[in-house]
Amino acid sequence: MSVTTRREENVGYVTIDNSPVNAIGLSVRSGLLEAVAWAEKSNLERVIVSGKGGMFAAGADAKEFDSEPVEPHLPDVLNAIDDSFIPWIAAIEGVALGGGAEIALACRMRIMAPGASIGFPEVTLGVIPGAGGTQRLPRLVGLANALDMITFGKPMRAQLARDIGLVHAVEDDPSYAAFMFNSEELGSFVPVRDLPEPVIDTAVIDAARERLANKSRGQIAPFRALEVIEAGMELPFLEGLTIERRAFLELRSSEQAKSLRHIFFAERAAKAPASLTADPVAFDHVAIVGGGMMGSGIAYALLHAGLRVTIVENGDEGVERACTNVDTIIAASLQRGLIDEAGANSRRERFSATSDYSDVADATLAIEAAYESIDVKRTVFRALEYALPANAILASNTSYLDLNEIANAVSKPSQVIGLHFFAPAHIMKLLEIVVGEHTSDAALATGFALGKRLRKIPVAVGVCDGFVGNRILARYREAADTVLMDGSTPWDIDEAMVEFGYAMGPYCAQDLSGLDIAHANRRRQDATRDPARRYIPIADRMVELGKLGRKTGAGWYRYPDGSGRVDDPIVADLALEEAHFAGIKRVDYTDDEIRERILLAMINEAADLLHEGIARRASDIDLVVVCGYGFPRWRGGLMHYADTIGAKSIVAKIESLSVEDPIAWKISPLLQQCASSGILISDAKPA
Ligand code: 3H9
Repeated sequence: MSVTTRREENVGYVTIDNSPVNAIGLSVRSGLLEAVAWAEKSNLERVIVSGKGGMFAAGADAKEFDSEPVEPHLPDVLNAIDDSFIPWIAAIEGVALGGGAEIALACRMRIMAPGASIGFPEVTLGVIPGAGGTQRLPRLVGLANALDMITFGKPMRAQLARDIGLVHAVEDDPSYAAFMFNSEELGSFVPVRDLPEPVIDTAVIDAARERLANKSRGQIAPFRALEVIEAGMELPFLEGLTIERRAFLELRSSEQAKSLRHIFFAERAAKAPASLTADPVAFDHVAIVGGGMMGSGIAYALLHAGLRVTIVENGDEGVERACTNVDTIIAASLQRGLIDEAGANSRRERFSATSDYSDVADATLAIEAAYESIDVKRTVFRALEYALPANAILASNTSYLDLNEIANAVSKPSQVIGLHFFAPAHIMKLLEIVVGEHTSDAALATGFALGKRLRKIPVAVGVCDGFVGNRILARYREAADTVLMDGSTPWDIDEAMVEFGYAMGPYCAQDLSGLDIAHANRRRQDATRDPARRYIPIADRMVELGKLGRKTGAGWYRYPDGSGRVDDPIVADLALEEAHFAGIKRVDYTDDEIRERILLAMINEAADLLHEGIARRASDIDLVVVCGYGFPRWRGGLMHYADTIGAKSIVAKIESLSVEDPIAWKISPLLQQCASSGILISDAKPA
């Protein structure tokens, strides 16, 4: 039974019981409808609805969204609760999200536990509330609050929900408080749908629309939610509900909703493979070697997760810098209200920095975040192996270097793993777990255990230059540089990619991170680069000219007053000049052509990564690009997006491009297989 009922005196208890998150699927909907009838037949005085396991309900079961809706539909179930002559009270613990929050809105009264939260995250799944949320919430909390909650989808903590009138009370034991609540007062509460609709305030609606234009560009659902809320304000409740339902069903089967669901479930599937034969090594004290921006960001992420952390640095100056860097992040978190003073102190107490490896002699996990040089890293690993316990797992945060070469520096390479964090490491969700040729199951399990502890999205990847993310990034930049050389400008390319859904294009992003890092990488790759492969020298010229990005006041763009960026005609001339030297007849690419070339190049590279087994499954690639590289989440990731084009069509397009450059446009065997067999790229397996 997904919904259970019991009676105590004249009070009915209805419990949603659908582990693990009480998602509202068919059995819950049917159970709730039966509970309405049961309560009425039993002539109860009130009904208290709650969720089993300290969780009210996570919303509609999104796994059902790929099939036709089946009766009873949630809006009808909630109308039955609303229509019932017995008042229902929602006793909310844990989370009440989406359809869960809508159940609460259909109740006559709502009581929350202090740590609980309530919200309407439907837009994050590409839909809008579909069971009355867009119609009931504005009546209850006013237009501005409702627009904010529904169009941005961010849940709200109990106290704030109480402050805006979304719930009546915050109590340690919501069910007991509901049981004790005064009958007369309860009887005076009217259903939310009968509250007067808020006055249409065009200024509030315009402001919300403007905020969406800035923050939700490219997404459909938030704008639809706004439209539906706005339309509902001029209509009787049931008519508003009809409009909402129509929009919900339409969005549910849209490409964006499918893409967002794909990423949602891929994130949840990112966990240690069931096939691992060893347990993780227990870790409480973690050593981090290197206290620069990356090392200190990693340190903070670990402190945030309750671990003890020691940074090992070179000499007093290095130690001092590491302490300053970590303290700066703690202070910033405090200032932004993300932690309180006690939390800041606890983090400071669990942190230390040293130049002496013997201070980390009890650490069973170490993460090296030192300078990106194979020699430096090998030396660090030897020192770690000497200082740490024999079973310690030694991890490198290298973004490009050969993990196997690093591992060979120590006597037990099976205990070496890559943990590739993304800057800022305490914020970015992605964690690439690099599996070397000798990496043991215990080391891999430890990597996943750390990922889980840090609440990151862990993705196992194999060893190659750049692993999954940076290898696709390198191809992204190479394709963009080729388009630049052959007929475009950085700003046109940036605009085309922003139009696709990136928050910023490749040149804007490089200006932010600095052109010198990519330059150093290109020099490192000189020795192994295929000499026959076309090389675009524009970025090298930029570095020669000292145009390293924002930090030097000029990169692909100019930053005359330190902030606002302006197009730089010198850069456009540079591209013209290089094209002239190379004897290239430039073409004027349209935005679509720019996007197509760049995205096809990335898809082809990603397909190779899967074919080579560097990525283990297509959805892992999707997670890497979405969670670490700014690929628009609502497009579902690179491989999911590729399937919307289709392997056959991709192969045909690459074939026609390969006439220009057969080396750069060498079709991935995996794409060819998918095209000939009809297998989806998302379902393709490594060779
Ligand atoms: C909606 O409600 C529409 C309505 O307005 C209209 C209806 C007509 N469906 O995240 P976790 C699974 S739209 C199906 O790891 P946590 C998840 O896949 C919905 N399954 O746990 C995982 O499965 P597995 C609006 C779901 O403790 C397991 O539960 N609601 C759903 O870190 C544990 O999940 C939302 O958008 C679902 N809705 O976080 C809320 N939710 O074990 C989405 C979870 O097989 N959910 N699962 O891998 C969440 O935000 C988080 O899951 C939650 C728990 C905070 C609840």
